[in-house]
Amino acid sequence: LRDEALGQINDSADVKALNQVRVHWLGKKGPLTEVLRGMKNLAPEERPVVGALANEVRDVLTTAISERQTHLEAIALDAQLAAETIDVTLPGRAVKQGQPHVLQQIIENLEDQFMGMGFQVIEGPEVEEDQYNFERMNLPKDHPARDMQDTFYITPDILMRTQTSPVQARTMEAHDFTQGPLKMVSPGRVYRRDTDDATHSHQFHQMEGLVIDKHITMGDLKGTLLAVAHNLFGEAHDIRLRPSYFPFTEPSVEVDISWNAVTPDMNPEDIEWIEVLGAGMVHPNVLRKSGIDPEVYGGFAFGLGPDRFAMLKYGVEDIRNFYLNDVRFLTQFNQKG
Ligand code: FA5
Repeated sequence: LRDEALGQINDSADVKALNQVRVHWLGKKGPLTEVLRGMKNLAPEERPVVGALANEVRDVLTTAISERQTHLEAIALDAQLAAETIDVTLPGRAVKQGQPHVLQQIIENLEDQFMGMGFQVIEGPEVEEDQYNFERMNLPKDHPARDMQDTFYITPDILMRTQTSPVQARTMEAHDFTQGPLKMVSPGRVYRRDTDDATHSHQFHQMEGLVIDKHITMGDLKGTLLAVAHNLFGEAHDIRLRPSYFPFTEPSVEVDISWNAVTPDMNPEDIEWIEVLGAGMVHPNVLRKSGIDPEVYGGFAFGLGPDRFAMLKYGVEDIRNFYLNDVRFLTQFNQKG
């Protein structure tokens, strides 16, 4: 009986099987219990002998079971550890990373450049007062030039700004000239009742620029814009100033940038120009309306379109691509500006 039980104990492959062996041999209905229960039928002198033997066998089996159990548990633990081992040499899985929108990249690139030239970046409200968007920019209510910017009105006095120029007025009235000249750029969204097409969107971006100091000339304007164009598109690209009209600048210019590289011996007629921004010398009326004396101070202003800059830089033919949120389109522009 003992040897058979020991054999089964050593043969049991796992803890569960071992438990069945234990129940079988030592349980209430097991052979050993049977033997002990049958003692009452034995002659009195045989009882101690059989009893001692049965107890000895039980002790031997209990010890064997517990040893086997320890052994089996160790094997199970080893197997589990082996199964859960992490192979640290396996290559990792790449985490998909987002990125700023291509227009945001252009805007940040421009901001970096202007900050490098000592400009502050100042933001203004998109829901604006007629007062700032038009009146203070020398565009009274009945001025025909208001038609150039078809407007979304919220009330007769509140509108969605049609340009970033109102930030000029907001900045000028707040500036303390004893602290130095005013140099700021202001990027942001603007809104016009334009019909969407390949080069027009009813909501697009502008970046306003404004410098007010003593002795500012048109040469400063051209030099600033040329530096920005060179930086964004490359040294080979030139800019051209054409006379234009804005109510808030005098004289006013529209600025073109050359689409192709310009060389010194090139025939001027072979240069392809593309209009990218409006600019000019700040109109005395605009200065006066913001409490600045035009006899003492003057300056230049410009309003450029980052959407058009991005179209030029990346050869995007339809402005609407920027607003469709198609990830396949947007993930192409994975660099700063
Ligand atoms: C203005 O909005 C003037 N405020 C710019 C200015 C500022 C002139 C300071 C002088 C001094 P304009 O309407 O031309 O000007 O717009 C300026 C630029 O915004 C354009 O050159 C173009 O790049 C961009 N733009 C204008 N309309 C749209 C449109 N519907 N969609 C996309 N870009 C546009």
